[in-house]
Amino acid sequence: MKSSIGIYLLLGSNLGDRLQVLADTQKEIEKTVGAITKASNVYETEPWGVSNQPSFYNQVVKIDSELSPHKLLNSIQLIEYKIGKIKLGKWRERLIDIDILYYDQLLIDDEELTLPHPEIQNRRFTLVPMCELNPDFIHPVFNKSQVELLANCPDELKVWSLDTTLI
Ligand code: PH2
Ligand code: MG
Ligand code: MG
Repeated sequence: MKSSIGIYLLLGSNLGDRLQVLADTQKEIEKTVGAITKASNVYETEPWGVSNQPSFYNQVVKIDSELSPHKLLNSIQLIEYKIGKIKLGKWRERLIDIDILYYDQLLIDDEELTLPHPEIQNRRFTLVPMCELNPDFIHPVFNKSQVELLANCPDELKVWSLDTTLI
């Protein structure tokens, strides 16, 4: 069960200098949220949801933070605005998107926040980096590991590693 404790964030960028954006985002997370204790490789991923947009760079980071889930959400939204979130619409291109995937085994569902993130099981661009960081982490709703979720994931969009964690 110990391996199913931890706060995991998904970073995603598909505009501008995507590697630089991810590096800047990591720095801001360390400054205002907490230490990054693990970072997956950066993956280039085909756009999910709306296909006529540039490919994303995605990465999962594990963080150490004393912030409550809602305070954490608030802090990552400030980082999104600082880095420059241009929101064109649901599932469309953005400079940086930071999503909370898991906060230990917590379940939350209110107007601001749903935990775990409701789409994890449907997205290879999330499951592949999660499997790299912690394949045994148990999803508290489905009671399945990340590897089991990936094996059952209907998504066929490509995800390939750039072999850099940036830190
Ligand atoms: N984020 C979205 C919509 N589609 N596709 C990929 N590959 N990666 C993302 O991070 C992503 C997406 C909305 O948040
Ligand atoms: Mg997102
Ligand atoms: Mg988001």
